[in-house]
Amino acid sequence: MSLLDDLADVGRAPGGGYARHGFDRAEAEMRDWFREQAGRRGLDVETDRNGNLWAWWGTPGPDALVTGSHLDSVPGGGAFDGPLGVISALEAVSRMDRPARPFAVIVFTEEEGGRFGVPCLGSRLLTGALAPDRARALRDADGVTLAEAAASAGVDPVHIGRDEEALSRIGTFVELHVEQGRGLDVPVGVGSTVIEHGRWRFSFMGEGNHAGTTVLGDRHDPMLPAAETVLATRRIASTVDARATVGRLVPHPGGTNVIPSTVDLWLDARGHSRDVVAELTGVAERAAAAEGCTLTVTEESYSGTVTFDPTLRDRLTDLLGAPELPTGAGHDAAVLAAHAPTAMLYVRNPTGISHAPEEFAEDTDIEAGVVALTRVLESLSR
Ligand code: HGY
Ligand code: MN
Ligand code: MN
Ligand code: MN
Repeated sequence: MSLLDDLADVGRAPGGGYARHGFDRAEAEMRDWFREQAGRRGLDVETDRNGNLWAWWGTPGPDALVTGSHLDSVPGGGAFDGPLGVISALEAVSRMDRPARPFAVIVFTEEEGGRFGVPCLGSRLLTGALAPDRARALRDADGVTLAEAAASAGVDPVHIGRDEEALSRIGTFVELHVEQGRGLDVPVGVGSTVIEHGRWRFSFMGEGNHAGTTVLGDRHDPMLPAAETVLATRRIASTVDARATVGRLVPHPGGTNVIPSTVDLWLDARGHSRDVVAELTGVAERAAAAEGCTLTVTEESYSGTVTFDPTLRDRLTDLLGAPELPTGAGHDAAVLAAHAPTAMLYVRNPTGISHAPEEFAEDTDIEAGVVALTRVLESLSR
């Protein structure tokens, strides 16, 4: 709990919750905190070519037992999504015997994609799931590229990309994470699946003009097809039992008295996401044409449904006497699942709310999570 308290004031967002994003100042403060805490526990911290932090307990080596999560947040995120997994891993190190195999606590870069738009950036780069050239060119809302941001954080962007050596060291990966949504009646659950999900950018191009001097018949206002697309998102998602969200909609230039020239909206779709996108694209194209606007749809990230290693999952449910839990949230563990046996532990969140300041976990459940993670790591470290 004192580790959580250490972070309570780092990267607070003006509107509530936290804003800690890839290579920004707040995340740098979180990284410094992690290095100090890892050092106190005799771990040696290395930064890999993609900015992921690896705190090794002894010599780095093959078939390592690796645990950890992320320290960045969504805009206005809660205190637990990410940090709880890192803090629980540090606390488990304080409690467990020295592992008989190489062991590391890892912190992944920009898991939320809150700054550069691609989720699980650090683990996708590590595994080669994201091409380095595309990654370097990603821009944040201020137009700063990932290459510039990484360089300013001391990560040379020239070398980002699949890291064969680092990846080959991971023998088993375990991530503890706060529960997102309601599903647990007991303090701890074991991850079973991660729903397929992706992010698409819908860019509507119209004609910027004066709000007062442009008669309606002369307008090509991209805000209209954008608005129709937002409403169609919910309608289409409900017909295919998907979860689809437009959480970000950006008119350009964004003046109250200016008909926007372009409007970008980002779709987050999960479960039958490609069906949602196909149907929604049709609606968006028709709406754009009706207003004399054009549309470009870009797939920014996608990952298929992931099932965590069944043998490892069953071993953990037996060891802990804990239930399995599917999730609609993406995780670095799901990216790594294609490369090594991977498992997740979830700690009960009585509000079920996440990606918002109301995200919560009781002290007693947090302690139960640390006890469970410690037992799992001890069991896997022989
Ligand atoms: O968006 C997600 O599902 C995860 O929290 N990055
Ligand atoms: Mn999250
Ligand atoms: Mn997370
Ligand atoms: Mn004027």
